[in-house]
Amino acid sequence: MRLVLPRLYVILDAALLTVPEADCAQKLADAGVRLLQCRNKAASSRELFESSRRLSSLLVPQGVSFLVNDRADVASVVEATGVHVGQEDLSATAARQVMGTGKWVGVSTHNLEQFERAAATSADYIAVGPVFCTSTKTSPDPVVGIDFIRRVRTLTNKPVVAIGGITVDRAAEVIRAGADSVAVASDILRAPDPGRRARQYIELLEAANHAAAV
Ligand code: 3NM
Repeated sequence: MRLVLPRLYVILDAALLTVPEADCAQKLADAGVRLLQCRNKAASSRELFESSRRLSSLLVPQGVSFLVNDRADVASVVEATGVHVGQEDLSATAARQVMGTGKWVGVSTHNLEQFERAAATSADYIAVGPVFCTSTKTSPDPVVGIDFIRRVRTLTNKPVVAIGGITVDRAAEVIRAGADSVAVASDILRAPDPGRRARQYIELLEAANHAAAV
């Protein structure tokens, strides 16, 4: 069944946090965020496991979907909602084998070839980026731009998640180009009040129409 993603997808990137991650996650959940991913490129396996376990047991019972970045093994053992894999992680097919059919598998793509490959797998959604310049990711791929969202929208019925450099001023445009959801890290986590900024996104994205899927 086709997944329906919330329009706002917040990436809880440990490198951007200024408060304990569980506090930030709870503030975002209180603000109405219904999809969160934990991303921690610097953590050891043990640290990632501990923090993912805490976040999973905090968020999932509240009805907030919780995804672990990169690591299907960790996502599975902490009973997260799913995993998000990049081009250097397990393939979507291998991640699906680890996660099973009831869990979500999302895939990052950065060009047409990767997108088409992901579209042919059992991935539940496909992320595309960076849509704009980002300083959150080390060595990001080249910017794909909004036109790329329009292009890939015609290639799949799977939900498309736009990521990279998204700000509150640009989010509606990205949805109008055909993305189902915007994944945001710094513009929310670095805002003076992340909960308030998240609410701004939710309100504005509720009103934004997006192009029909194929
Ligand atoms: N992945 P911000 S861009 C984690 O292109 C990530 O796949 C990207 O953070 C990709 O909202 C990115 O601060 C960074 O730009 C997103």
